Amino acid sequence: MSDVADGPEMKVTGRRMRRMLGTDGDHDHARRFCQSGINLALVSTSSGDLEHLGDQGIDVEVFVADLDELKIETPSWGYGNSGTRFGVFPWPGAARTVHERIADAALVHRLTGACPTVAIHVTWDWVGNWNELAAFAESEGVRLGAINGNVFQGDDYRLGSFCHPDARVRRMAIDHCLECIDIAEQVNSDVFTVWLADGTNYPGQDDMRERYRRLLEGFRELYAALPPGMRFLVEYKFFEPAFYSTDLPDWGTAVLVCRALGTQAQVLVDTGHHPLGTNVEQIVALLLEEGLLGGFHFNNRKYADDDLIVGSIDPFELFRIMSEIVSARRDPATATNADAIAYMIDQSHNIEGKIEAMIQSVINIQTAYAKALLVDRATLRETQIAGDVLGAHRVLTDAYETDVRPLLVAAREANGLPLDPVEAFREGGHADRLARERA
Ligand code: PSV
Ligand code: MN
Repeated sequence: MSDVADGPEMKVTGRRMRRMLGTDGDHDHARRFCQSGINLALVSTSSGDLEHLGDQGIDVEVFVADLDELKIETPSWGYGNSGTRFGVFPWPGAARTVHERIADAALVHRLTGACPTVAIHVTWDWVGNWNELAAFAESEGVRLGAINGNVFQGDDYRLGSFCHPDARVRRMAIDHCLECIDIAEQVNSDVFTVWLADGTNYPGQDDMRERYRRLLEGFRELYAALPPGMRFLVEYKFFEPAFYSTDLPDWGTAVLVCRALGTQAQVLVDTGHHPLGTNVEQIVALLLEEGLLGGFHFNNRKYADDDLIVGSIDPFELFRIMSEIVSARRDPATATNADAIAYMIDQSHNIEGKIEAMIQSVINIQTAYAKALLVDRATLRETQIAGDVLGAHRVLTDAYETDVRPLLVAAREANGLPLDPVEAFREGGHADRLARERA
């Protein structure tokens, strides 16, 4: 978390922000609520919220600097046409090549200022020359981010990859991932990720302990190949495509694996990879406490791993996750881990435009994070220690219910960004241009 003294020089003061937003001089509304004793956190108007922040002693400049630090990686695979097993609806102008996917990611970065890196899925984004691709990304204004291995497609992987009963197939998977680590090194990426689709469909199909041993053996070989400073993010998922057992089903197994490997291995939490009802923020809190939270694949779901726009179904869950992160960033015991989290989006868009959906996800993440920054941590602590159950709960929900849109607008203005990135995308004629160019 940025220290005020070290933070970037802020160009916007609270007063200037109010002027910018056209709310300067329109304080009566806010004052009335103040005088009547109504908590301004519950007032969702621009003027009300800005006043409220000032009255609460929240330093808007520090807030904007904090928000500026939140960088979110977007996935190359989120920009192309994708669908369900029932069909794919082509979207006019959707990216067709890795270069187009990177160009779209760069556009999202230009409009949001928050997405300087693009995750690559090596098989889907395969190019002969990775240095050329990295140079292309830089010429577009972004960098290549996490390098994702793909050991779930291809006929050989019917019975798994790292856990496959046949050593020949395991070798294929290991070699592919070693190549990914090599690519990551070439393009100066410091994150290698692999998700295993490994599992079984029927009881008795294979030996679960032996499969775990094979997994560890393969991962140890990958770990040994990591250059210093590169992280190996271990992604878990409790089902799909395997329906009876999955070899890396949950955060507990991922923790065991990371512990067996070493400190360069950390857990990747894909928010869609849990049974319904799982308390994801508690997983996040405990991983942070153990220094094992590597990063996120953000997306949202209603039923399974739906890969919908982040925060579209359950924005309160996203806020609760962010609140645990902000809390951990404020705690010296967990700040080092919390400050190094790799925030990534992993979503695909079935019926909607890709770029616009990605921008919306970024905004929703920023919104949740902004609200988490507003949690009055001191009062929260006091109420918790006093055993004030509802009081503590209200501290949290007060922040959640605060309208942070004026602050997000102010932060964008401070960075010379479009105030509403979705609107800027719509009005900038990008969709029509891409549809024409990519017809
Ligand atoms: C698997 O569902 C997953 O979450 C992994 O991260 C894959 O790399 C990605 O989705 C592919 O879309
Ligand atoms: Mn994922």
